[in-house]
Amino acid sequence: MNKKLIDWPTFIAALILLLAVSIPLAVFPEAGNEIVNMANSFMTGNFGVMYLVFGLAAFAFLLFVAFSKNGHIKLGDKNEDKEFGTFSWAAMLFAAGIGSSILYWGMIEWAFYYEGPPFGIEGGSQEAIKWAPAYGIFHWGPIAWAIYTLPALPIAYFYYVRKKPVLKISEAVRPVLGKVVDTPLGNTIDVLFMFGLMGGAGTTLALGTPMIAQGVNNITGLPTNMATNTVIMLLCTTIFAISAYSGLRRGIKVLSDINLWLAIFVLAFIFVMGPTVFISETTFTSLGLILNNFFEMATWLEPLANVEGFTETGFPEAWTVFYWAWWVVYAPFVGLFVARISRGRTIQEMIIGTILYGTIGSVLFFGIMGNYGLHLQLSGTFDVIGYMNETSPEAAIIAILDQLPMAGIMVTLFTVLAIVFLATTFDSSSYILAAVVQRKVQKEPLRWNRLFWAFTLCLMPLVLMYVGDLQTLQTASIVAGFPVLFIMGLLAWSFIRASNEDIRASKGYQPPTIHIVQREKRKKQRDETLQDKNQND
Ligand code: NM2
Repeated sequence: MNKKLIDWPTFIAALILLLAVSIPLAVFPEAGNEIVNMANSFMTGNFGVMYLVFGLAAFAFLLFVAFSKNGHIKLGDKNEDKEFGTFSWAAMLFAAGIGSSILYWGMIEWAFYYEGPPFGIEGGSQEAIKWAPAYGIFHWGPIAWAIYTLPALPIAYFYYVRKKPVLKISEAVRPVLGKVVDTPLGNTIDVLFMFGLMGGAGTTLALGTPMIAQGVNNITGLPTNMATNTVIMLLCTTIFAISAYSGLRRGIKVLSDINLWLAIFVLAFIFVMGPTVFISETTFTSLGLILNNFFEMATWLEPLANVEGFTETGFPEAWTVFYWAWWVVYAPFVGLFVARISRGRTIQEMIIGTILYGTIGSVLFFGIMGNYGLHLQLSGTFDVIGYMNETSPEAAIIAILDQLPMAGIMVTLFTVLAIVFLATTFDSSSYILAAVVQRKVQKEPLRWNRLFWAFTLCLMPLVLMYVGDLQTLQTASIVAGFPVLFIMGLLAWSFIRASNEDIRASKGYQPPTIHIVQREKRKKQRDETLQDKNQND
């Protein structure tokens, strides 16, 4: 084991930060829960607007870049072909960026909006029913995918154009921060990114595990409690640890292939065996609703909440702000993967591809799974909402699936899909966490290092599940996402700066840094000639 390879300050600082948050929560769960909820209201109440501004700004920025001269830059050499065909590119993109949460929210998000709609609409009303299937698609739509794509810009640019592979986020902001990256500020950036990813992954695991437990309960009758959750979580971790151990290519490739085909099968089955026409019509109508109200949805913050006679719903904080934060914490990590699979594409193709195919994927999951449940509710076949309020969202998800033909098989497939989905996301997260704490990555991060982070990832969700409710799980992403917002700004700036410099240089204009280098060179030559002259004299 080469100890020098590890960047210990980053490694230890990230670990300490994680323990400093998790241990007190586990030791004082009640006080912990209160503090977490206070942190949630504080952040969303005061800074909610920043998350929403950021989301819209990221979307506008990416569209601007895609259609600017920087968009034509090719990632790779001029004649290089695309490394992956569009279908496998889109599938890998989806597998890296999306985890088991799409199964959870795709199935049940509509029910939350049905009961607690936006814009002050009355719960359960016709208006609420109209918005219920649309809002989930919006939260997993173009703005969300734009957030994911932003970090891929500088990273892919350094990989394929400047030919400097970047595995650390701190390295990706070097064009802006320069030598400052080599000071502790560089380590801080990496630690905050790691903490963000651990928070986001915490939310994912803490949501996904009880859902898998519920599926297992349906199949085997095993009880759903904290012990089952813990066993399931450790089992999933072991699966992704094995896959992490077997190396990126084999592990992730096999898992994401299974993932893709299983997902396509489950979606196709629900679409064909379920209410096909209702699903198609409602999904299509939702798209229109979103397009028509895009900016309103992207900016709605309920500012009149404190005015008398106005009932505050808390919808923007609980949903849009939370979601943007959740996408933000995953973004630098997904950016690394998007960058790695995009060789041979132009920046424009990468941007439009991620936003378009990502959104199409989300539309398929939410449209098919969500509207199947909505149809059960509206047709009176099964009172999903009543059942959810009596039990839990995860129990309602499995109960919805239980209404399908061949329910036993479908619940089993869904549960397996959730496990594999979880495994693919976590296997890549542990890969990246390990890579960030290494000074150099030769081919792959060290194995013990990857395993260490695979298991460390479990800590936060275990504590979160133990301590609290949905709001607690959301807080992990919201709080950990705040510093990452600023890092995202640096990443965008870094891309623009580096690519503009190169474009100008290619046109004969020399960027200031080149002037400085040349000035130094001339000075050195002058000094040398002077020295020679002195010696000759
Ligand atoms: N996002 C896409 O659990 C997951 O699906 C991972 C979650 C950020 C909402 C990503």
